Amino acid sequence: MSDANLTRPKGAADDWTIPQGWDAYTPEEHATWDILFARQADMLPGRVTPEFIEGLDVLRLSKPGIPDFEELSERLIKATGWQVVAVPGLVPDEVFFDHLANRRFVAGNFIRKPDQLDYLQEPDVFHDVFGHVPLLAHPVFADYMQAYGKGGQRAAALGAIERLARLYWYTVEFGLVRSGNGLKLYGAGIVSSYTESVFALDDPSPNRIGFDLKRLMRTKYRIDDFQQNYFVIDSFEDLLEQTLNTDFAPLYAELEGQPDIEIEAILPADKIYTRGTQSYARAREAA
Ligand code: HBI
Ligand code: FE
Repeated sequence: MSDANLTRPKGAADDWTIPQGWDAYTPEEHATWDILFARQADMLPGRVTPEFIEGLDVLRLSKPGIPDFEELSERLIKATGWQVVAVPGLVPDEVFFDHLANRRFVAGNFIRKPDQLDYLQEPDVFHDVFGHVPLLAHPVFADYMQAYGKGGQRAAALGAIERLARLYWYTVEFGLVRSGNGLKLYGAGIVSSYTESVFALDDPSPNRIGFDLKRLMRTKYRIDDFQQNYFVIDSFEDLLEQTLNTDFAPLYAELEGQPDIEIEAILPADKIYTRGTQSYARAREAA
């Protein structure tokens, strides 16, 4: 994501945080949260990784209305030492990484309009809090997110943010995890979306392939529609182990000369869970 044209709004602190302004939410805004929450809470059991449901419980996210970040942070601090802070929208990469490296998750304080229930481009409070925060109550995932923030700071110094951003995209936002009974959802971009929660697991269109760090970092991604490819991790422990204990500098150097991999490509070395038909993506292109 490029942040060349982000300017810090008046009223935002140096670290881009703002007061959440919980008292200013209207009944309609709280109702929007409740509608989104109810749809996902009905659909996700059995589809999402159990750690996500545990996070919802530990953080009491089923309480009606948009969560108050202070109250949420109190519970989250007890679980893993993370907090949630409010921002007006996208923040520059360095600001984002600095917050994560210090166990602060930045969440948009605004909520989508009732006519945008299924899609909006900017991360709002439902995506950020419902999508991202439950797994921050899980100790291993919590460590992975902090490691990503620290890795971001190193990547920035090496001019490799684009590559590292792919890791975030294909794990934190759109990751799947293997389990004893099939694949499960964990990426925030999926679990906060009613339609993609079904598509990502059940649709024959996308590829689903095993997580491979180098391969992933060469793979392009799309931000405008359902993914054409999902990477499947074995476990959060394995994800953390593979990334935390890896020096990315030689990796970036090695990848420098290698071409990008097209989004829908399948390579001979890939561990294939699903060889997608890509029918959805083709139909969208033709439309
Ligand atoms: N800002 N608020 C917000 N939320 C994000 O997810 C976010 C961001 N700024 C940069 C960013 N993500 C990514 O581009 C980095 O992971 C590279
Ligand atoms: Fe997100």
